[in-house]
Amino acid sequence: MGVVGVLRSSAYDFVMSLLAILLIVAGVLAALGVVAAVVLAFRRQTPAIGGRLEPMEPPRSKAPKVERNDTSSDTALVDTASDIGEESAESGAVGEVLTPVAPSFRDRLRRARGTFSGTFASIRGRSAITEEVWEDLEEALIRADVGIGPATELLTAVRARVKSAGITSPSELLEEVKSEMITRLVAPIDLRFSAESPTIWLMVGVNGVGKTTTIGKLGHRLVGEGKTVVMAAGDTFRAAAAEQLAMWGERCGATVIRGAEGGDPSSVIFDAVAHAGSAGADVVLADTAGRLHTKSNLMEELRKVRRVADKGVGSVTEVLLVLDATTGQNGLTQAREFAEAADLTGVVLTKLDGSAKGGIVFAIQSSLGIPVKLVGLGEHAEDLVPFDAEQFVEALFAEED
Ligand SMILES: Nc1nc2c(ncn2[C@@H]2O[C@H](COP(=O)(O)OP(=O)(O)O)[C@@H](O)[C@H]2O)c(=O)[nH]1
Ligand SMILES: [Mg+2]
Repeated sequence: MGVVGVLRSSAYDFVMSLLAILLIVAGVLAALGVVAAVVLAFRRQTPAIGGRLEPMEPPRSKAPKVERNDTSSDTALVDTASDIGEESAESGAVGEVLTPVAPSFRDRLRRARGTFSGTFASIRGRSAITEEVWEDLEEALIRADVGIGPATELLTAVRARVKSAGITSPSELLEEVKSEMITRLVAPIDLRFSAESPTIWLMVGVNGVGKTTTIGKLGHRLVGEGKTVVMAAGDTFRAAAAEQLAMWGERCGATVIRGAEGGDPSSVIFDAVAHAGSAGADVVLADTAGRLHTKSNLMEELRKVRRVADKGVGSVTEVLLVLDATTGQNGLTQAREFAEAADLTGVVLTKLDGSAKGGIVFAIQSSLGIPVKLVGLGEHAEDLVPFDAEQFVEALFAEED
């Protein structure tokens, strides 16, 4: 190898070392990039419990945090939102526009769906519609709070249909069950307004079912539609009840008329109606007590409230019985008592997002003939939605995800 050869080989070495250095630098830069990407991704993920980042949920920070003045059984409900896998508003995503979206039955009815899903799946897997299939169906309906009477009626209708249509496959049978359920649940759910303002809507029901919360949610909805709302703190049993209503009123921009603790509920409602009349308000949402200070009968009191509410300007167009869906068949007993005392125009079924099994909807509609007009699917302002029979049944039949 001559001088040229030596020079060539050192030039070659030089180029090779340069390449090696460049490779090392590129490697380090790439590693840094990966680390940065991981850190960024981690920072985006952390605040969203559950890891989903879709901006579909309404901004929770705006939802009223209602003062919890029921020290009784509802403490357990505080965590319901996180139980059902909801996300908080602080999802950490920047620049997204969060438009309030009504929660869907499919998302919120997870537990209700759970009571049916196993049975439905096992029926789908059978090869024929045997007596056992019918028994399993009946058992599932009863287990889901539908009640023996309504379950039998429903299945009798389905049996007739299966026979006349010559249905032989279990999955077609389930389609029939589904459409029969929808048919039975479809009812007029409109909330009516009176010809002369103000429109008065009364909420009745036992303690803790969600009357005050429902008024808050309704107020939020009505104000959002451009209506002026007056809330009547007719639950004078505890001062805290009026506080709770005042908070909802303040947040949605409704006037709250309250009386003295232990005062006469009828007179508070009367004052609220008079105020609404003179202020030209559109709707009065009246809260009532689920129990009383005096021994006087709650039902008597409600009759009086109704009479007094109708006395002044405007008129009562809705008397809504608020029922807690998690109380199952017990809710029916309450419903019967209230139906006797007040001319109920509809039911608001709350806490359908909780441990409710859902079947109670059928029981109410078929035993009482009173339509479920609204359902509560959570504790927040936007969690009150019109009852949609089709969506409800679809949610019960949806396969687990
Ligand atoms: N998860 C859930 N909780 C609800 C719903 N409606 C009301 N609640 C809760 O039930 C509890 C009792 O509600 P409240 O309105 O005070 O009942 P009231 O005594 O009938 O006025 C409160 O903690 C509410 O936040 C609902 O649809 N879903
Ligand atoms: Mg209340």
